[in-house]
Amino acid sequence: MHRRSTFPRFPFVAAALVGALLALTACTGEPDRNGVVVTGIVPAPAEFELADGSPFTLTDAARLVAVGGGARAVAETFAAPARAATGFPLPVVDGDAEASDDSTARSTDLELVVDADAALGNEGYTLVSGADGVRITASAPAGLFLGTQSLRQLLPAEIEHADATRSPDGGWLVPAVSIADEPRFAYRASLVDVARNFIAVDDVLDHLDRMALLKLNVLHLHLTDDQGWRLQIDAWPELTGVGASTSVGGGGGGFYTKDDYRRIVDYAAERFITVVPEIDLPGHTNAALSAYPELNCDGVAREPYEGVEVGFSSLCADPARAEATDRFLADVLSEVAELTPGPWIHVGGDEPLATEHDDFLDLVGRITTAAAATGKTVIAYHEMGASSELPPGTIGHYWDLTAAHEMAPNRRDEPVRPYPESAGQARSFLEQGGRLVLAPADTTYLDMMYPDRPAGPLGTELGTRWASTITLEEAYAWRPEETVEGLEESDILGVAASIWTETIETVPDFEFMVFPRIAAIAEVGWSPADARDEAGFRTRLVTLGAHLDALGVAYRKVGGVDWAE
Ligand code: TNX
Repeated sequence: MHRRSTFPRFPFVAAALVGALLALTACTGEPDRNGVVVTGIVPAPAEFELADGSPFTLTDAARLVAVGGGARAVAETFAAPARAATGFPLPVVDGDAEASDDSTARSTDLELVVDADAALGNEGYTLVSGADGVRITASAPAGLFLGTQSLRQLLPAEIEHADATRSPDGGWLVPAVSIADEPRFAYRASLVDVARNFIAVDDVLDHLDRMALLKLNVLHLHLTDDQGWRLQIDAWPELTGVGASTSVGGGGGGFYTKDDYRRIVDYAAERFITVVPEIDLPGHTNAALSAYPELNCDGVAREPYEGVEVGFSSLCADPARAEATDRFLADVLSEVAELTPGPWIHVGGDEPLATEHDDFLDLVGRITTAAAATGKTVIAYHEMGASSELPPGTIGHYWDLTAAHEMAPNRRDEPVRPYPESAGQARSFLEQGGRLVLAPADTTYLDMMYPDRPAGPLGTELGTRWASTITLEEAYAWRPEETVEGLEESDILGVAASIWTETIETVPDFEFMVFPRIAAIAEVGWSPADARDEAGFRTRLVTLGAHLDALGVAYRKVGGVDWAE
């Protein structure tokens, strides 16, 4: 799976970074571009070297020379915001490496090459920049796109402004570098709960853009919960008619029409991000149970719910309700699958506290059968591992605490440990031919408070601490392979950073909790384990922070990082 051996690993990454930074200083006299030192890229590339040569300068003569299948679309995706930021025309031209005419890249150009023979994997790429131009090479369009996201971080942060009046004083310099990169894990998700509080389409698109910057490639949308149903389902219109009117705290609701959802999927696809839709079943279903009486065992619709409790709702396992429940499952999951080009459908399964164990096993069978019938690969929270009859290859999503979780003085007062059965439930997916997405709550739940300053930018009390408080350093120090005892690297499909929105109502609050900790999880998911280095990460965050500033992201300027003013 991982062909990291094709890249001779650079042994002393940290030392090289420091040395190369000095080299950059020496060769450009520009160690400090508009207040921002060039410090590298987040997540750290597998190999990153600042070269000896002069930097590349992007000018109005630059063209994007696209070579190979799919390169042109990637070039256009990169060019559109870059044109707005620079005011340069940045035409995309079809390149031909063999020719010696206008289709050959010049030293003022960016050359974007898809070469199936490059053996770089789906998401790997190389990037070489200097006075001779910039060349990004990948085996597939996804890797080429990810290479452009590295280039984005190598450019001055003004590249993020959609307004060319803010050009950097020193010019559009790209340091001379040589990068060979590929991800550690194939699945690197941002989980966003749009059910507890709704998040408008445009805000989701903004988030996708920032995910791309961090090389996250899965947007997991938690679309349904007790407090709201957020996706139009034609066969069951009251799911949104009734079920979308609520949210935590009573601030109103909202939902995505099918066209809204398609916009999200399309915008994500342009950035090589896969949308994983989650319909949380059989618990976390009060919104559905309030919309349709026939889904309740007693045939009485539930009251809408706007609180923050979990574990009180359940689909009905009673055979007397089987017709309605199974029709609901088949209709909902097939409509969701039809809207979703990606390979996965997530059926929840967490905290089934209001479902008798036998009923849970029965419902898990019916839910996962209906989900697998859509042709998608099923993903479920680890509790569904209680069943030994999952569709082969079902992916387990582990959210309980890390095995090594220990109480720290700043954590909540009562002892918190993983539930004893959680690890076995996670391993059950492996035994049934699946793999795991790891999202332990004490490390990757971005709705957990920062320990030192819980109040958000609006002065609100933000987040919870049921699993832990989480510092940037704690998020960064996470070792996925130690989340559950006995995991092999190959058992891990990937990682997710989750933002549950019980306490989060506004975009600034969302951004304050998500950034910069999501960057730590992105690096855990992307960078080789032995290239990780906390001090280097903090230094590279300075550059990332400048880009986030230019994007207007209200991230938390946590201590220990020398954030640019
Ligand atoms: C647990 S973990 C939940 C969510 C909450 C979250 C709050 C999991 C799959 N379920 O329902 O929103 O904690 O941190």
